[in-house]
Amino acid sequence: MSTAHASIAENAASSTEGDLARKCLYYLSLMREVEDRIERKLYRQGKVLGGVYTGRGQEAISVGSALVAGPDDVLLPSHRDMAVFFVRGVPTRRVLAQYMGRVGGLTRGRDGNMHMGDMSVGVVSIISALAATVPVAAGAALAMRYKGINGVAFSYFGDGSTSRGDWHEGVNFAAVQKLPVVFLCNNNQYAYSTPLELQMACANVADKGPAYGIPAEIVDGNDVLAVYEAAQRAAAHARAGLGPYLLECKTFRMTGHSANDAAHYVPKELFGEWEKLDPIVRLEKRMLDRGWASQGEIDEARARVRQEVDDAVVWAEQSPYPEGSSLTEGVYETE
Ligand SMILES: Cc1ncc(C[n+]2csc(CCOP(=O)(O)OP(=O)(O)O)c2C)c(N)n1
Ligand SMILES: [Mg+2]
Repeated sequence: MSTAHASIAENAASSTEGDLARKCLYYLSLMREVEDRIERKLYRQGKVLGGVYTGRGQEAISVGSALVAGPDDVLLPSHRDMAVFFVRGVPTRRVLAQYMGRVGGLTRGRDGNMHMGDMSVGVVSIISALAATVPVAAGAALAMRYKGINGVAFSYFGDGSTSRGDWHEGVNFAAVQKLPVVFLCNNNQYAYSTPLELQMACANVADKGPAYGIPAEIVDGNDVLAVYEAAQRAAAHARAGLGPYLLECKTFRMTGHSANDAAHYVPKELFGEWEKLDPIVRLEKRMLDRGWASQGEIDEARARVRQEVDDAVVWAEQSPYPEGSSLTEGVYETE
């Protein structure tokens, strides 16, 4: 087993509640710190080459679900699911190099934001066209079935994606074929500037599950342990051969759509209400209440994450831009 696979297996193995909470806090804080650094510093310094879309306030969804995935599982993150990369063992420095268009990034400098994947750890690259990854997730699950692998595909998307045709085709195909797919929706109430009620007529994304004959659940998307438990139920269902499972994680986008969107169309008071439900603050409070960690340990963990990101930024900035002559490498088949 490779080192990356060993660490994925360790992440997915059952642990005590305190251990699990500490692991969750690490990945939640790492995603928050890396995205803050990208959005609030590197982007403003002109060091990030592409647009910036963050998952501030939504980190519990990618952390809680990816921690459930085993080494043979395949994950198809969307644009607010950065923690998927970290949980699968992609080094922080490589993610930062990716955003800065450097050779050290996962696309070796061919992209300047999150359109990246790493098949060596089962992470399929993000497709920019919304919901296009949903049929791909069904295909990945079908491929695993053909190969006799008892794996699950984790398919991530936003509320807006569920209004796209590809979403319906992919979910329907997976349901008919009883494929092992966990469909994970981050319902952050907006698709760019369009609020939920202007782009779908049902109250919940989960209401769409029964139309395809698959179970669906609504989860508190700002509670990482609730997401973890729901993802365990969903993955167990899929792994047992019972077909796909839809999880709707209710949350809120605590930023504009991207770093250049001030979100003037979002009523200000909503930010205040959801701030109180911040997944990091909630987990820290639970850890203190249950005696899983002291304030000193939490502070130390936060300082370690900051140091890790400081070091990763230095490494990424030292990584060169790609040579122009390498432009078509990895684009066309060479043999
Ligand atoms: C087919 C398609 N239409 C439009 C876009 C531009 N776009 C990128 S993200 C986004 C909003 C997506 O909303 P949602 O699915 O709710 O995800 P969120 O950004 O809220 O996480 C839009 C309109 C796109 N990438 N693909
Ligand atoms: Mg949305």
